[in-house]
Amino acid sequence: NTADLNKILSYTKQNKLPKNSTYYGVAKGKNVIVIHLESFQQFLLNLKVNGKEVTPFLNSIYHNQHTLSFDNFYHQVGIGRTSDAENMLETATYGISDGSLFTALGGSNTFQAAPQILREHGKYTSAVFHGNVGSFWNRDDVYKNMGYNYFFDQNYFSHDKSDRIGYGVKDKLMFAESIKYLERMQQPFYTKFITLTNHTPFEMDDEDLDHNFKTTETSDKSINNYFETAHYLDQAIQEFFTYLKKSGLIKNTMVVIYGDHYGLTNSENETLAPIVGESSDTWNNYNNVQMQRVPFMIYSPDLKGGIRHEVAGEIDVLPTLLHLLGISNHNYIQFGSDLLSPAYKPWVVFRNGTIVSQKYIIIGGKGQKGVVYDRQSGKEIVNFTRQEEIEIAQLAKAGKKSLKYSDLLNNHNLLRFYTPTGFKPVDPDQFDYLTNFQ
Ligand code: GP9
Ligand code: MN
Repeated sequence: NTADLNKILSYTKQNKLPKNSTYYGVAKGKNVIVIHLESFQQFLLNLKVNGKEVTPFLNSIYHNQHTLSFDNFYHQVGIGRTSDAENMLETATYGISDGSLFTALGGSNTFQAAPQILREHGKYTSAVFHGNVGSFWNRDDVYKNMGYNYFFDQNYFSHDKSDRIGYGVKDKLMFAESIKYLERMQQPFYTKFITLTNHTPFEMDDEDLDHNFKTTETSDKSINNYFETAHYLDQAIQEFFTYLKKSGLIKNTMVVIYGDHYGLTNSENETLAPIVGESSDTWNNYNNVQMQRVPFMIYSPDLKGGIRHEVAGEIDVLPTLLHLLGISNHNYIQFGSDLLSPAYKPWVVFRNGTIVSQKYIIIGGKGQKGVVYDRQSGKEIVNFTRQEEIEIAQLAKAGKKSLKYSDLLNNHNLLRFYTPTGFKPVDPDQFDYLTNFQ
């Protein structure tokens, strides 16, 4: 165990990068609000359907001069979907290869997650707001182990059947009804709002439809519905921002907005192609990989914003946020890096082994007859130069290593043997969320 831990520690040392002096600590002591956009893909931003923007409000945040936006930010989830995204954002370790880490290990593993790190280094209080039942994805156990003070699940919101759709409470109502809890929280707080209306099969009640917005009329109902629920989600975020501005809370808050994973699957993408300006005939796995981009934006009223193009992923969020908050990640075991560091290396590995770098998209690992695309042009590379061979082999090796050490750490619960200086292990028994009873 100690030997494994030491290997992991020396491996993750390379992820700990020098600070960006313009950004390090600019949000020190601010509240943090993380908004999890369910199944929301990057291509929705700026997209017009029948002449109208699908997500006008998110577009305005995306382009705001005080938003740091990323347009090559890839999700890295596996079978654990939402829970994998949550795990990466909270811990900067990957999900597991064969299921959901939350479900399989989250009930008993030791976490060094954002809520506890922020409690120990910045006296933060923490909470999650979500309209589904607390037991889904084992959240009610996992959040205790991560150190969350509060978990406001479905039980805390309207119990009226017509206020729910799909997995639970409609997004607009979830945000509106969260405010009374949020207002009572000790500041600074670290809070996460997990939306759910924009989830397959993307259903909406007629009363929630915006009749000024006409969706597509493709042969695929999921696609047509997706634009409607995404449009609804956009309005829900706008309403929440209206509150944040009116209340003045926005002034001392940093808002993080991200999409957890794809909403439309590869089999739906061919039908989608013309809507995103591509041809169904030439659509291939390069396009499918590019569809795995999701939004990542950080907004705060005095932040120096701009759209950044480096390849980045969910694994990099926590180190980036910690550094913005002026908390060094140097003692922590994390598999991602601060995206704002001048030394950031722009590449990511998906849970299925696909690798994306500035230059390449490597599917299936070249050694095993994989396919490699030039990421800029989308062309498949068939005749490799010596230089390309070397770079691709290096990336393949780095991807494998990163997943391997994260799995070694999580599958053997090795964090229980390692406590960084300045960190106190979580005592989960001090939390009681009163979730799940109706
Ligand atoms: C359910 C929601 C959806 O609570 O988070 O989970 P997903 O199916 O996307 O993993
Ligand atoms: Mn999800």
